[in-house]
Amino acid sequence: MIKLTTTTNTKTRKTLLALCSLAALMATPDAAAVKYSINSNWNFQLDGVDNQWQTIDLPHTWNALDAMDDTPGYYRGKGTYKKNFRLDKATEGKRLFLCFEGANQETSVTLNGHEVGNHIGGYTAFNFDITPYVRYDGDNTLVVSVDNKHNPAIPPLSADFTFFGGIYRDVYLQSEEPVHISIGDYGSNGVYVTPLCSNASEGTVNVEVLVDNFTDNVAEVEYRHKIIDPKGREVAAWKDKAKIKAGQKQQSLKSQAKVRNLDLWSPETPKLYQLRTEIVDAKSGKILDSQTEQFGFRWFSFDPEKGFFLNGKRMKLVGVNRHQDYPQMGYAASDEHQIRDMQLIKDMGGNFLRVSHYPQDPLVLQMCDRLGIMTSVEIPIVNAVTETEEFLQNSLEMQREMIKQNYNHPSVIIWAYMNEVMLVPPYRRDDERYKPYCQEVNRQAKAIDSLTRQMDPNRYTMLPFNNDMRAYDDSDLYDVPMIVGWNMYPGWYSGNCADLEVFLNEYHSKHPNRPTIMSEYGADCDTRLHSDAPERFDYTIEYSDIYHEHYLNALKELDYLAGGAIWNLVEFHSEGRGNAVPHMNLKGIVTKDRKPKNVYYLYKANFSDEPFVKFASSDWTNRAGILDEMDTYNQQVKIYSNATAAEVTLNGNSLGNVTFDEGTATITVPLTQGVNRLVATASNGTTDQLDINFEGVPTTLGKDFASMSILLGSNRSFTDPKTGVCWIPEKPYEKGSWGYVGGERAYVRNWAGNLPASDIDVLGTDNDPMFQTCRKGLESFRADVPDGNYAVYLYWADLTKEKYERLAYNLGNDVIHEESEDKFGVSVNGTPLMESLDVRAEVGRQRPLVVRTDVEVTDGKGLSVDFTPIKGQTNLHAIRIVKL
Ligand code: GCB
Ligand code: CA
Repeated sequence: MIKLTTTTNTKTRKTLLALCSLAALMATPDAAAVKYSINSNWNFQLDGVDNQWQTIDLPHTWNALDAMDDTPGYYRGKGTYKKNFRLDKATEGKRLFLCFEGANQETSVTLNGHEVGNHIGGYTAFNFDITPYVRYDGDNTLVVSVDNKHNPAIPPLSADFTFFGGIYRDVYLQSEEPVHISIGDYGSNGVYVTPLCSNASEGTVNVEVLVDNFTDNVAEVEYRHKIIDPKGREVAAWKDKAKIKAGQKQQSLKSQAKVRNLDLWSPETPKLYQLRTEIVDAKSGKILDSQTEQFGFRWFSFDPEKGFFLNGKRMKLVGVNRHQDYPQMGYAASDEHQIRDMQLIKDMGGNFLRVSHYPQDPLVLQMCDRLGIMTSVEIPIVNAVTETEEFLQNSLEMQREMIKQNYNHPSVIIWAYMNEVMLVPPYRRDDERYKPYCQEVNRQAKAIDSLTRQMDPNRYTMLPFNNDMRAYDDSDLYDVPMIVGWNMYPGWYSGNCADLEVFLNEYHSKHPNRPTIMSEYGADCDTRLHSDAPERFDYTIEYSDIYHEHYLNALKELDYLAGGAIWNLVEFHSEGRGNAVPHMNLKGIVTKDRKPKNVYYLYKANFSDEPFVKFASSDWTNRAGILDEMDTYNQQVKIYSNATAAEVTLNGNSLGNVTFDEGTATITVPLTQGVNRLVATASNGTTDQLDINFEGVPTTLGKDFASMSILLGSNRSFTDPKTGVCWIPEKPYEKGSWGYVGGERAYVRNWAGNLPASDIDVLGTDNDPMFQTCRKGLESFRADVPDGNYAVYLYWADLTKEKYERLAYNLGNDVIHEESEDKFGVSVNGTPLMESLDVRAEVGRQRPLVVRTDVEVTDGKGLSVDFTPIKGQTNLHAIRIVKL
């Protein structure tokens, strides 16, 4: 049962929980509006799937699990939410509103059987006036129906992320006096603050407040504004009178004030002012409504040659993109989750966030205001448009909601609206419908751009493009936005990293008058995968390190680049992906659980002033490798720091001093069997320690040989976090040692080129990388082990799919699909194990096949697993030998 009472005070807008005490919220007496969340205890049912009502709390999504399971696709359809509540008599005569921060993606609401309203779009807030439908003599029954089915009229049409359905943000109940500050203008707060300045000595604040009068009489009101500076001092106060006609909605009351000696907002000093607004009954003096908005004074500009300037100072925008999902929760993350992500950006030294690909929880921008992170916010048009007026109108509606709801944030500097809109046009270039499609894209872009400039002349517009210059010539989009964003992946999806500068320089010489941002760049990597010989698309941490080192350098060097935003802060859900971790995009610089990867520290070392030193891959505590004659394994270990130098010790012995170049240093560490304790002591006074448990695999297998776990056809090491087992790369067999005989590494040929590992989802296992590489055509795997009993585990998977979807992120190329039919015999030390193994016939496509056989080795013969081709080629994916 919900009781809406008026004992509290000012409108409790969602507030920075971490930063603001409850006492402060409760302090203002006698204001007439009340707002609080009603997230707890709803009933939910997935339509047509089950007829069970379950009790849930908001935020909620119905896709938390099926977005990660082995069944392709996830539920896209309707779900129904129900809640019963009672209203306190004291609210009678007030206006009551139901406020949704967001629900994906079509929502319709009924109360006590009456239709209350509908909303289209999954990423913006909306509210409904429920006053006419409420009752006081018993329970109110609220029914909210949400649908996340594909709808060609609603962006996004397709994208490289999972569209989690449901009421995944907070829902509030709000009561207001009949005369109040309007919340009816595209879900905004009804107060728009425009601070203007071009130096720190004086600024102008334009204020517009919208007032609703739900009574049958003219309302005579006084509106009062006050500005409180960051130190808590009142620096301006003014008021005026107005008459609001009976029944008038959103009457605009505009006024202006001057403020001197400005405390400017910037990443270093994110100083916030407050505008306090009161609407007062002119006759009785009663406060009808009140509201506080935060704002900041800053001026900024983009220059095509020199990049970005804030408050007259040249500055590089450095930061990330961010998706809003969390593991096991999907979109339905809590306030605390939003806050943590923003803090991660700040701690890294980031000053920029591209809120991609859609507006996010209100806390995101509130935190950016507080922390000093500049932002670009966009609506979710991704990959393509639908050639209908309805699609355009829905897009414009979203743009209006986005701008009005987020207008006051000093952190917002850019409004964006179409991500890679030419990535998957529905027609090919030679199709006669291609040209009209391009024209339609252009028409829609212009409509959204001019709406944006007209609604907010004080910010920039941006279009993020995929790296296909011709496609944007076709659609003639270069001159539509004020800034062009480039989403750059050379060195990942194609070619090599150096192609980045070639591309950007060519673009810049063709379009020298257009400010430019690198709106995305990144490389997938899995913290379980490492390599001493990293390659493009191997998903190793080390390849991602190389990629980011290159891009970071380019970002610094290219003067005309105003900034760059890493794709992505987090590993995020993308249901259709294979990858080392299926259903996830692994380009996050922190894991899905928000643990920083190496490159996070690379950026921190370059951009944060907070002194630190950190060993790379410090989560990789179980390592293995092949021992040399000295019984050591020399590994290059990276260290990140914003100090100039550090001393490194291994088990108490100095390895020498390193100096940091661009925040990184590398040292060769001779790892030996057992615990290797590394300590770095940096010149800035900070230290770091890393204990590596090293398992050395000898080249000559003596009496103390215990086990080896080898990935075939691969340079990668894979540590299974669940068991601690470390898989290491193959090597060729030599007499007296171990390794493969014959064959070659299998490469995967697909739209991104010739790749070292498959990205096909291996079902029924989390250890996909163990199965995603293989050696083809091998004759044997031999290990000259001492006599004794051994368990031999053999690993295979058929890496083909029944059906290949055209993935949204495959940059317009179709999948190259190589079907092979391999059949071969396997024997161990001369004894046939499988006469004719056909992995696909045995376990099906995309499934692991693991076979264990125990062998007694006698007469110093060692161990030999031999393969004889019958059809196609022999192959083996991994092998593990354990002394029993
Ligand atoms: C892009 C898209 C983004 C994808 C990313 C990727 O260009 O804008 O939505 O997730 O590439 O990882 O492929
Ligand atoms: Ca699924």
